[in-house]
Amino acid sequence: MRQFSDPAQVLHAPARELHNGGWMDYAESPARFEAMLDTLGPGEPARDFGIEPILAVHDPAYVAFLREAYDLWRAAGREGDAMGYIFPIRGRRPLDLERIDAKIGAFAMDASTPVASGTWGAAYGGAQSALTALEAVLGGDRNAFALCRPPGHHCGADYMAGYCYLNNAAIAARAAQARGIQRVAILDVDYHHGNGTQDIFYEDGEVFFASIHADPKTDYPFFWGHADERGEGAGEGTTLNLPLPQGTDWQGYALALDTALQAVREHAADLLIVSYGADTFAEDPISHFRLLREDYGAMGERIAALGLPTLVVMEGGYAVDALGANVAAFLDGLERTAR
Ligand code: OKP
Ligand code: ZN
Repeated sequence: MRQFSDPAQVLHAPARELHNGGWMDYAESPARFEAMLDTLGPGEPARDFGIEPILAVHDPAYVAFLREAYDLWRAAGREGDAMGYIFPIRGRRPLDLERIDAKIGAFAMDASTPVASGTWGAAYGGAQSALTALEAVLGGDRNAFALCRPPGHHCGADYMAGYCYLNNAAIAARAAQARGIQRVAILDVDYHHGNGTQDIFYEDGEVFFASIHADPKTDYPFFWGHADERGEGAGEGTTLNLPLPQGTDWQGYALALDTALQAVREHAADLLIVSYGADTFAEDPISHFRLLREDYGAMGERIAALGLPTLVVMEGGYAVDALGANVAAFLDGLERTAR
């Protein structure tokens, strides 16, 4: 399977994150990127499709903010990574405020998404990786892997959240539509609910979004991913949330996966995008499922049995030492079953 990434993706390196009231080392580290490349090999460089496919998903004001946030932070005399401390959950509107703290609040959903010097370049490179891998699939490959980092599924059209800045899966889905593939299914198997992707396609009847994740009653992002969220308007019924309890192992996971896959079949999509996170792994330091290495092979096999052209976009996975092997197991499962 062809694999794509951009060297700039390693340059996003926030130092720390706010965790349960204190500081801890940033879990979404550049070492994740290096670990995957070490195990999987270097792959191929992403091509540059420019800003337009990003603006097909993200608000221009949000993109402008991402590009300038770190420089504004430094210009304000600040040290370290740019981080907000006030978030307008009531009455957010485009006031075009000057001060960096106001700008961050306007475009951030949480305090786990700092902007560092390499953030924009890494997010941009990751999005281009997704677009390049999509190109391989549109060109006739049965599947392709976009080694995105930072991940993307928590950020929406105009906000960053949960280590995510640009929604790579959504950008690829819209780019596929621009190329004439209208019916797309996105299957999100990261441990965390993909609230940003859900938000972007919530009222869209052509893009089906299915997510298997830790119950938001106990896990980030808390406010989305509950089973009663099913889409709205034209998108009613094209969102499927399958929350599972902490401690879920492959036996329980596989049942939910089969439910999600049946729903994907019923959507009759022409392209499948998998938001793949390896943070369902038993030894993941921030997550609480119990999947094992071999389960990822089985997961890949079941997904490939759909027989759909498949773009895999990397999301989370924080057990760095096992990350490359867990990703490889999944991609191998996909590859040996794809037809
Ligand atoms: C990103 B992905 C605790 C704050 C919340 C955010 C988790 C984001 C996961 N330090 N952590 O879905 O793997
Ligand atoms: Zn996750």
